[in-house]
Amino acid sequence: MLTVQTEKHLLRDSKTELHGGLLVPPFECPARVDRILARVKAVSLGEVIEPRDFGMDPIRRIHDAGFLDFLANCWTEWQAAGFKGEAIPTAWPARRMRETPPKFIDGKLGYYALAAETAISNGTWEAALASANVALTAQAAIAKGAGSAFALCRPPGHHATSDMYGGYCFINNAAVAAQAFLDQGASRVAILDVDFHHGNGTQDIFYGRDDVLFLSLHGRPEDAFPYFLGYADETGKSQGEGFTANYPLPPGTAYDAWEDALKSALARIDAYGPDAVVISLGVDTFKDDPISFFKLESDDYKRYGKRIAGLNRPTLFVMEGGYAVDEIGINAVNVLTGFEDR
Ligand code: OKP
Ligand code: ZN
Repeated sequence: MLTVQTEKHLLRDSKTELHGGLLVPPFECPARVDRILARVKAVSLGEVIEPRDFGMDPIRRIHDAGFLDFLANCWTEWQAAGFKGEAIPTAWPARRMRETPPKFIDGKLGYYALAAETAISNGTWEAALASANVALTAQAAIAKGAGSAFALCRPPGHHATSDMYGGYCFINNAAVAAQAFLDQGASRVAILDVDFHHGNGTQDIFYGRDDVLFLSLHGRPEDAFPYFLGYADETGKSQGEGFTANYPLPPGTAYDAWEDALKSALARIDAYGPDAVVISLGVDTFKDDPISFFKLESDDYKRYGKRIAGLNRPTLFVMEGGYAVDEIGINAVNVLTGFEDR
């Protein structure tokens, strides 16, 4: 399987994450990609190529212009304001307040953020753009006939909505790639999100549409980030009714119960008959993940990779989360070798 990757992910090098009342080194760190890439090479998964630059058009198909403008200029404006640390929001348009974008960067941060853990710093925007190009380059390979491809994206994307960043995500790489398939002539795309966290951004982007089926297996919102979306009764709206499916699962969920949900999701995808499948691939379902509560073991990733292959559809894997850095390479690549049945 082809892998797309770029060193530009190193430009996403924030030093702080707001966690437990402290500013700690971010869980979403550069070493994650190094480990995955090393494993891709160790198992000879296939060719590793650099992304091409697709420009802003495919990103504008998903994201709001004001939001993209904000991301592009955030760090400059934050520095110009004289703040000493990284850019972190402190105030939001909460219940019954006005949703008018402020002019001052401190206010804009709250307007465009869905959470406060994700600090913006020098290079964040450039890395986010490169990550979207990684997804688009892998998508293009599949459009040209490859049966599968691995977009080794960093930063991740599935929490980003059309106009909000957060949960370590800025541009929704999976959504941009799915839209690219449609814009190139596909009629239906399925996005299966197997990251531990609910893919709230992807769900929100496609909630009213029937040309993208979105399914997510995740820690239930009562107990897990992003907390405010991902319940089983969210099934889509208007034309999109019936084209969203959520499988929220409780703390301690191990492979057998997780696989039951996966089987239901795969059956839904099969019935939908998509021209392409996008997998939002997070391996923070691992038993030793530092911020999650599922109990998958390394061999389980192979097993479910093989199940995904059973769909027998062109499949684009887009890297999302996974924070047990020592095992992230084995776990992520196990999905891909399992898919290839080796
Ligand atoms: C991103 B992806 C620890 C809690 C972190 C944000 C989690 C973002 C996960 N400070 N909350 O879905 O893996
Ligand atoms: Zn996650």
